[in-house]
Amino acid sequence: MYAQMVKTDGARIRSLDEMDPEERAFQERIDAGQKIEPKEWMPEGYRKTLIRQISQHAHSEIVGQLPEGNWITRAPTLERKAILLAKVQDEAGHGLYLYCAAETLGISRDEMYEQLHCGKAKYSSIFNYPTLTWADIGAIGWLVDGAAIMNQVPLQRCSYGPYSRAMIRICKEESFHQRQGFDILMKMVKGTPAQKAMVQDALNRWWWPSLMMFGPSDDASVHSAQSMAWKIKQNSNDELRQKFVDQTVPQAEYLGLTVPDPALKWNEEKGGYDFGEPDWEEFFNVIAGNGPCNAERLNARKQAWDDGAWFRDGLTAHAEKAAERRAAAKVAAE
Ligand code: FAQ
Repeated sequence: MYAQMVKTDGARIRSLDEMDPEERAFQERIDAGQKIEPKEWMPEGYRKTLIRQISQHAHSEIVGQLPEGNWITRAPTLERKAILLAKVQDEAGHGLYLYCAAETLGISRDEMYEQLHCGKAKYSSIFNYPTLTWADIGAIGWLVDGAAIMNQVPLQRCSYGPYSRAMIRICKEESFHQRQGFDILMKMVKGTPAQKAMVQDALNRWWWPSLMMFGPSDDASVHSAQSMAWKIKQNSNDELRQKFVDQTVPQAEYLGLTVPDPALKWNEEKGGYDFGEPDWEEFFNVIAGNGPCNAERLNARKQAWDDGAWFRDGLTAHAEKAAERRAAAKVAAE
């Protein structure tokens, strides 16, 4: 009876007794931990929520290639270049699995791209910040992939089958990404004082945006209550943010770095860290399209779409000719 326990600031979550029989049967399947598959009946709101979340997740993976792609030609060694190239290619793959998962809900790839390009669909706030130094690439792997994993591990248990299965492979790859980021930083903090300072500067700039990846605080999260009742989300935004801080602070200490939060303090009673409040004004500004790199990122995606028009046209022309040839062969055989 999970549906009866959740509170929400937005639309009230209805109890099982208030649902019509079809919806009640659906909620009971969710409550029993069953997976929902594409052709099965689902409430319209469930379908729309999944399309919103999965497509935005896919866009994040695709746009997320841009800040790192910027450093492929400037990676310090051939080995680092090959590793970074593989990681960026993995992100493209994640985007593609996720677009496929969203397509099973009845939206086309073209519609999803259109929603991204016109600014209707969001992508993760984190990718609107610039990558200024090589240490930023380490910080993205360590912090951004670290936050992504923290959020995505529970999504492996999401109630929607195709999303949950896509997340299993994605999480395996993200964990390699996180380790490669930490490895870059380990090397740099053992280097010259200038290299260590570069790492501290990267942490200073990426720490707060990484905490914002988990979304607004629970009392400002409009979708959480319903998404948790539907077991799309298993944890609230604040729960996952807390887990991320608890996991990451000891890693920062191991690197010999200072987390840029004067309020950060171990709280013995709760068994976790107390930490400061992210600048929510900055967060809402970035997701409204006004972050440091929003225009640059979106323009890069639109440009890629326009540059690919000749290829899409070629594929369509080939498919039309192949269909004509098949039709002609069929007539000839009759
Ligand atoms: N950025 O009510 P809630 C990665 C929006 S993958 C932008 O709490 P919800 C891999 C939210 O959409 C990173 N917008 O929403 C990688 C909603 O607006 P809407 C992406 C945000 O959905 C690593 C509004 O605020 N991961 O990094 C953000 O219940 C390295 C209200 O928020 C996923 O997408 C944000 N940070 O919870 C790639 C995971 N937070 O849609 C390359 C799947 C919130 O009504 C390099 N998604 N908003 O217009 C989720 O788990 C959830 O959608 C949340 C948000 C937790 C992100």
